[in-house]
Amino acid sequence: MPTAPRLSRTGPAPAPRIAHIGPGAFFRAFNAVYTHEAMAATGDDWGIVAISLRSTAARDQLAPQGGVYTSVTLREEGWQSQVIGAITEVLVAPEDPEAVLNAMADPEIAIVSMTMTEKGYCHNPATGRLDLANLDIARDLEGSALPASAPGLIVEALARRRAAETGPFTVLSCDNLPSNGRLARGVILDFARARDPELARWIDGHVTFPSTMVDRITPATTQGDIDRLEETEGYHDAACVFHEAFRQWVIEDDFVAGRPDWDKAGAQFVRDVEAHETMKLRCLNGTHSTLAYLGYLAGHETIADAVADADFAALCDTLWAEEILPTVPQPEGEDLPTYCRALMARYRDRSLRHRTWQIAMDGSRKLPQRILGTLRDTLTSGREAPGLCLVVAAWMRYVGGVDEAGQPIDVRDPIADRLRAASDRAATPADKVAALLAFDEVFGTDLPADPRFRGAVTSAYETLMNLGAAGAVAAYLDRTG
Ligand code: CS2
Repeated sequence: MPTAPRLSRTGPAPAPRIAHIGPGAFFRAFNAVYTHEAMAATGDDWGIVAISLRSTAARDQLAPQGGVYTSVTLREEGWQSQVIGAITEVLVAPEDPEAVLNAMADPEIAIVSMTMTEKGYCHNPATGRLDLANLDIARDLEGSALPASAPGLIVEALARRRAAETGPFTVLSCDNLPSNGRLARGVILDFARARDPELARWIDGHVTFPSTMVDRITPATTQGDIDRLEETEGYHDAACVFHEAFRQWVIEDDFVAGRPDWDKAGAQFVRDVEAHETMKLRCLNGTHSTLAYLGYLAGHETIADAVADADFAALCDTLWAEEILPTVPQPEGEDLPTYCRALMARYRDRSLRHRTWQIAMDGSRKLPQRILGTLRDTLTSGREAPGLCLVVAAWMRYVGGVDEAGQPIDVRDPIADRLRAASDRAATPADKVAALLAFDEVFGTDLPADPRFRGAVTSAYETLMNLGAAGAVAAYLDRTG
């Protein structure tokens, strides 16, 4: 039980104008901090009603302290804490979906934003379309109960806004997905069409779905973090977040009912964010997943541990130079080699205990935009990508659920059981690779049909089994002699 007094709000909460789905650590380290600072700079009210689709944790942590919490910026030389007051309320959809719909349908709400991870879009990762077989989607379309999925809730809220003639809101995706605004638009229109084509036409003509690129490394908060904050700051804060100093938010400026002056907090408003998204997803998230699977299998607990291993640092540098950057257009205002050098410095930051296991989560939803898109572009151009094929093989080894010491791996993924079962049914590396390539929701149909890809992944899987992850990385680095 906490011994120090709990953090609490001093002064009035800002009037809510944003509803946000996904009140997790990243949102509290990123969106809410930018919004807090934008309100401080302008005096405008842009309070946030946070909405959880699953867990009560964020509500239980934030409600007793009036929605305020501490954002802690970690630096090698120490930390800097800031109390954030942008969140006015946290709703839990499974407990009270009507309250969630009322919040989104409130005419004062100008933006519904999301940091709900790749899973929240209920899409087929290979096609980007709404997965109508998704259980939540099927239940929401059956219509006997209030919606539970993000697409279902957003469409119902828009239906209510349309019926009340109180106008649309902007849907702002802030997840690590390529063209995330276009993806959000697609799944929401797919859902609306399946429910009411006329409503879909209204949404298509009135709602905007700008894309964004979001970036701030934010490890999961531990009890040790909470205790350390209590010792240092003298108050208890169950909702605190610890993150790096770096942050970057690039946003397409396409808002139908207004927005905060986030640029006053350092965000960049642009006409087209796609180049920034590709750069970040492939250069940062692609090497993050590389270090997650190969690093975990090699026994590295954190990203900093992994890149402290010279071979793993060289692996990132080689992947950037030879397999990733050739597929990444340089965004305006960026220098890609400088960007990658800065990424390595961020990875080396030992004050961030960013676990490889945490990043390894949900790989079936992450690999398509972090690794497979780069691979497709490489193969289409006639080049090879043995390093990225090794990452795919390492993911396959990882989801097999047994590490190199024969110990079980706690694999977290929406289809973890299906992946494990497919791997277990296969005996040889080639059969295991074939069994996992058969998941077209991850690999589509083109990559599995490409003998160059299938052969390279199979060879990499065999190398992993023979040499282990560390040996496979060394062999990759030595491949050109
Ligand atoms: C990480 C990301 O957990 C993961 O998958 O790769 O959360 C990463 O830390 C952020 O995208 C950094 O901006």
